[in-house]
Amino acid sequence: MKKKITLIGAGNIGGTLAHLTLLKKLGDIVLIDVMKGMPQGKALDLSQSAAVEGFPCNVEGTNDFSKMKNSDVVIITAGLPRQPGMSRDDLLETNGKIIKKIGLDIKKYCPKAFVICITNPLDAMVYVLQKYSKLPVEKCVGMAGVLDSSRLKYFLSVELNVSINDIQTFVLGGHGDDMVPMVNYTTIGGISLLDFIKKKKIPISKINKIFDRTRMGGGEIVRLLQRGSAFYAPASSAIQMAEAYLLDQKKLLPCAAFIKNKYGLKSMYMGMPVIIGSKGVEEIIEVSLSSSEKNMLKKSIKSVQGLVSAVDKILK
Ligand code: TXD
Repeated sequence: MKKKITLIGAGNIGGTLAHLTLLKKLGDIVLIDVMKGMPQGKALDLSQSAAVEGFPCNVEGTNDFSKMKNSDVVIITAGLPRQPGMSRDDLLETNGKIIKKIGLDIKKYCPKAFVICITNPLDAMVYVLQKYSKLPVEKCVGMAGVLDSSRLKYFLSVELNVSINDIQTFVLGGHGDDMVPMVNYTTIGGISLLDFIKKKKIPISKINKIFDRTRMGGGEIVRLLQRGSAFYAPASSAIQMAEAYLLDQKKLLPCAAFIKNKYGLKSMYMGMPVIIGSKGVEEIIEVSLSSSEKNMLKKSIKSVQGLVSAVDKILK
């Protein structure tokens, strides 16, 4: 039985999500946007590549939100992206209202879906989405850590001149400038990055520069593009999460997930390593943190809690 994947937001990331979904033959697509004609145009264009790419799936573009009915997976990019000079947090009010409405629609049309939120400010938006959709917390996640970790892997592979496939690492915490790259859990072909630093293969100052570039990775692309923000790597990252769910891959991925009584957190959405399979978030992996990592994580948690209380006030 073919899966149904709804993409809410057919902009830069939404269009790329649709293309990747079709190329990977993950299922039929409903592409929804508020802009008249745009989702329909992208769906028609994508359909006209089927003869060349040979994918058997269908893609429908629409402005009718009820078409999300009974979706297996929903990926949300609806909202405004950053413009130069804007922080992710500047999008809080506008995107918060958009995500609240979409959450209510998901509750109505596809309460059993696995839902991935991409819209920024991510950690607050995934909180809003779960609050208004009433989705079980294990079926509602945010995409950020896979992207941030992928950016970090790329920078390290260039610096160390090694295959990117040999680099394992992840980023903890919120999708903000205070995210926490995990140096103690970074390995190259199974060899700890700490050994590379000890053997003076790479100075720690270089590593810190790479960590900072990862934290500011989104802003660097916003400045270069001038109009809009990153979309290829964000789309690939979300598709990796959707695939883990659809194919029950039990993949360990850094995602914005609902944390309860772990990492000293009572209950909130935060970027953590989780296992994603056919039940959604199947396990939250708790890793031991150094004191500096604990302090960085505390800072990131504080930023997210600030955004969440601000968006609660706005949407009351
Ligand atoms: O790692 C991450 N999570 C971030 C997320 C990485 C990169 C981009 N990040 C955020 O994703 C970005 O800050 C935005 O908030 C979203 C979407 O970024 P994208 O680059 O795709 O933005 P576009 O191209 O402007 O597309 C947004 C679409 C656009 O076509 C609007 O018409 C549509 O969203 N839109 C809506 N669709 C449905 N419903 C509503 N209400 C709506 N409002 C706008």
